[in-house]
Amino acid sequence: MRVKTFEAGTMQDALDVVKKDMGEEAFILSTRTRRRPSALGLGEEAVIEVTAAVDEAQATATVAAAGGPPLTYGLRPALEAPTPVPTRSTAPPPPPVDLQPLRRELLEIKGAVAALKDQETRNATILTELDQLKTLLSRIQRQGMPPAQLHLPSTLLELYGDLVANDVEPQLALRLCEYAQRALADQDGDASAGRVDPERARLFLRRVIADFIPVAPPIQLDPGKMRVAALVGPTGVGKTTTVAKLAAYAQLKLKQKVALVTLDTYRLGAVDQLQQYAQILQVPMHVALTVEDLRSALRFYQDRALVLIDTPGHSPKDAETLGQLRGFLEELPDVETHLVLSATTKPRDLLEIATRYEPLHPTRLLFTKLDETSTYGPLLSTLVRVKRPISYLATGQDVPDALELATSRRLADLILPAAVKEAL
Ligand SMILES: Nc1nc2c(ncn2[C@@H]2O[C@H](COP(=O)(O)OP(=O)(O)OP(=O)(O)O)[C@@H](O)[C@H]2O)c(=O)[nH]1
Ligand SMILES: [Mg+2]
Repeated sequence: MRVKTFEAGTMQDALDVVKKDMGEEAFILSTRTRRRPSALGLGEEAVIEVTAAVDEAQATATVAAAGGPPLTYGLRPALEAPTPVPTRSTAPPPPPVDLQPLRRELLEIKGAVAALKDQETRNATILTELDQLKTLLSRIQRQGMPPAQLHLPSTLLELYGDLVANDVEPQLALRLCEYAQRALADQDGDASAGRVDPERARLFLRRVIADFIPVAPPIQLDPGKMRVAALVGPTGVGKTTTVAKLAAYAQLKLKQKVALVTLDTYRLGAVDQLQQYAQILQVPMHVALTVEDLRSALRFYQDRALVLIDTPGHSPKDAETLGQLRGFLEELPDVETHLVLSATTKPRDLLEIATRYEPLHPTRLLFTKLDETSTYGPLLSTLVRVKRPISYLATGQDVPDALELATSRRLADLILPAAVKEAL
């Protein structure tokens, strides 16, 4: 910094001299007017004394950057004085800082962050639910569910979808779900308004299904009394094989005396087929060609605990042969007639078959080939329509192992499988 004092007759002259000597960056530190003897020694004259200063580094820089702002009084605005750094000894003590507003602000920020996180969690839940709903809706679209079903709570709606996917008739599936909904509502107050726990709803619906399915006890074998059971049904459903399975079970496991009778003299090899099983099991077998034959065979087997009757398979549309078979069965006073149906048959055909066999008064339904399908809804529809208890389930070709007694639990498993956790 260069500081210099100039004298001039007028203020303007003084400023001009400063400007000329120190440049445009110079600024005025002080001015004063003083008197001095005149140059000619004739009295005194006034003189302006101006003390100016210039920061030479700044001046050089400004000169280098041509075209700065126009100069004002003091040549250009005084450079901003650096903020004085207060020293410990001289600076007054800082006023007490009120932290309250800051704390409040901090709390508000914290609250806002927490709310944001909360919102994020809620958004994630909503997104998951939307995803589930989307899956459900696309399934509903595929399966053509009428929107009437949408009044079910979402959990039951999902179970409804599972039933329909398992080929349970939509109307029947809806009835079952509504029934479960009412039962849940009775238990919980109002389950339809609230959210139903999915696992609990599934359990409940399985129970409803189990209650819905009539099951028959196994063929009753009473000591000293001959029990007669006949298997009827369309071709190839597994009548003869199932006769063999039942015979093997009674003979080998229950140690009961068994006899076989076949009425099937239509199909080539039918007699041989049963004959082979009879030989393996070492049970007697009779081929009944007429009603009289049948009568005398039953008289002959009076001492047997179980007489199993195999019948010819034929098209259920073949009314004539069905009529003949009816004539045979009417000879048997206490017969258990099992209508054998394959689980692989189309639902509508199952009903049609059941209707056609109605004149034979089947007392039981027996399903075979469960191993050949993956959807079991048609069993339920048939059971509900035909209103006969189900006796046995055949699950393969193995004689005698692939046969089980039907239970409500097993059927509920097939129609609405338990959640993975429950099954483990
Ligand atoms: N996968 C599977 N096959 C079976 C089952 N039951 C029977 N079968 C098979 O189905 C075919 C027909 O069985 P049959 O016992 O001869 O059937 P059917 O009803 O007596 O036939 P018809 O006397 O001609 O009316 C055979 O190959 C059996 O091994 C079953 O539960 N599962
Ligand atoms: Mg047969």
